[in-house]
Amino acid sequence: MAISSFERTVDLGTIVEALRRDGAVVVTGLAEPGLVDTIRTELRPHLDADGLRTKSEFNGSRTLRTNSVLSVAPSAADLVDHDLVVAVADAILLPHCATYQVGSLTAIEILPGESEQALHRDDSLYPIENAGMELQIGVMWALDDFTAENGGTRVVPGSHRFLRSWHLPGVSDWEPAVMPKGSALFYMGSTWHGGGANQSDAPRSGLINTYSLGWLRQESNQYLEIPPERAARFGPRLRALLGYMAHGAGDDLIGKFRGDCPAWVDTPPEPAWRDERGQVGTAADAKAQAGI
Ligand SMILES: O=C(O)CCC(=O)C(=O)O
Repeated sequence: MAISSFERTVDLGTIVEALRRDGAVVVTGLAEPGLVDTIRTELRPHLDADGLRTKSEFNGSRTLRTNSVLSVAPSAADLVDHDLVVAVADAILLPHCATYQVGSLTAIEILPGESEQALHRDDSLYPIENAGMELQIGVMWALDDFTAENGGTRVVPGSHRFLRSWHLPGVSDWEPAVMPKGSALFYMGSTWHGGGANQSDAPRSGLINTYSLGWLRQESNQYLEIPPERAARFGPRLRALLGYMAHGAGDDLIGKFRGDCPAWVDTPPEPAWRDERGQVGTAADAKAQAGI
């Protein structure tokens, strides 16, 4: 079964339905080419300088990676805080939490000659066999055209319904996410997937960000990756997504903070966090105000 692909003009319900049904869906044309090029330019020196530091059997030996993406590539804020992405994450995660957060943010450039990454589920981080809900979703942004030859992300459609350790995917049951630059592949945290082998003669660049339920610990510590002074430059929705806001309200607050922090977002009355979408301004507005 090929991964469903829609243009950005499609309605939200169609995207969410395909994601719930197949565990993955592609939406094309979500990021303007100029924005993608700016992000690539911002990432370049960091990928070149440190990209192989994360080299491992799982991450690959010819794959460049960088974390702390919003520190080194502030323009990526417009992807993490993208209205459609947030709306999809709202639909999947908000039935199970008051607010959700960025779990991790990683730029990944697969170089020619890299072999395929092992298929895995991102939510295996959490020691829960049958959660009965999605713990997180992932979004892979194509910073290059993704093809079957250059390592387009391999996805096992329908595998989010597999019974955890009982049902492992067949080694050839995957489909490559083939999508033009500026598209996004949405996938459930429970969907089996992995990077593809790059058999082309050019690198394949992508940016993965995950969003996890607000009562879970983040996969990558965003407070250290994006410290308060830096986070303060972004708009309130993105700061909340980075974790600078408590989860819940009243006596049920998790992660509360009563000190002085330039990035902190006061917990709004429920469900103001969602209602205020569109009124709080975009990451682009915040960056313009901060002059970055
Ligand atoms: O690079 C890709 O296409 C996927 C990478 C991935 O899933 C991971 O590193 O966890």
